[in-house]
Amino acid sequence: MARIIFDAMALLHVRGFDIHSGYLALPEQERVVADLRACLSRAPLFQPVTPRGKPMSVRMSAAGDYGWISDPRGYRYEPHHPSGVTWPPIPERILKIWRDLVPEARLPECCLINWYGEAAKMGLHQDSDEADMTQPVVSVSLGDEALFRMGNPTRGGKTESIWLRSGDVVVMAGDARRAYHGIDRVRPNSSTLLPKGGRINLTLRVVT
Ligand code: MD6
Ligand code: FE
Repeated sequence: MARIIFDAMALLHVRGFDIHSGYLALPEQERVVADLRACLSRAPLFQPVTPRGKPMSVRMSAAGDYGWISDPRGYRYEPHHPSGVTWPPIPERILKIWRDLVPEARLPECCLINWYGEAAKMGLHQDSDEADMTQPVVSVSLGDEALFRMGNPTRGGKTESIWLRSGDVVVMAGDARRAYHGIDRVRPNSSTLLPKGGRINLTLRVVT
């Protein structure tokens, strides 16, 4: 029996995280991906290395005034891609998501672009390299589904997980801004948005 699933928009609150499920409809997701292709032609995805010298499983790039870099010298925001070019501007369509969801916040200075292949994951971490931690982080999921784990402002304790799907947007503000979170795994081939598969996560941040 054929089944058509209509994805309704829903707002979920989990441990202080605001999860806007189904926020971007498919045609808008496709337009965002086209915008990202233009960004990545100027600032291609690269594989960062942790400060301890281990290659990360995600590939990264960025748009905006700053991109986030990890290499043997440490973690930091940088105004240039490793190739030396400046990062492309954050596409207007992506800025709109920020303006609509967190209108009171300063404008984002970085749109981190992370590409997760089928074996990629991101361990539990805090996003804490930004100077003004009163500003939110907005995260956009595109492509394959990913298991997102949410914890506490300090390491350890109970966590809760949710599958993020293409078009979902998570706002990390207030207590959730400092909460540990991570991606345990992606579900390969769970979306047809990206022709070569995988998952793109965008995180919009105020850096300075
Ligand atoms: C996610 N991403 O992929 C959540 N944090 O849904 C993150 O928490 C994240 O992708 C810092 C840097 C890159 C990220
Ligand atoms: Fe994060």
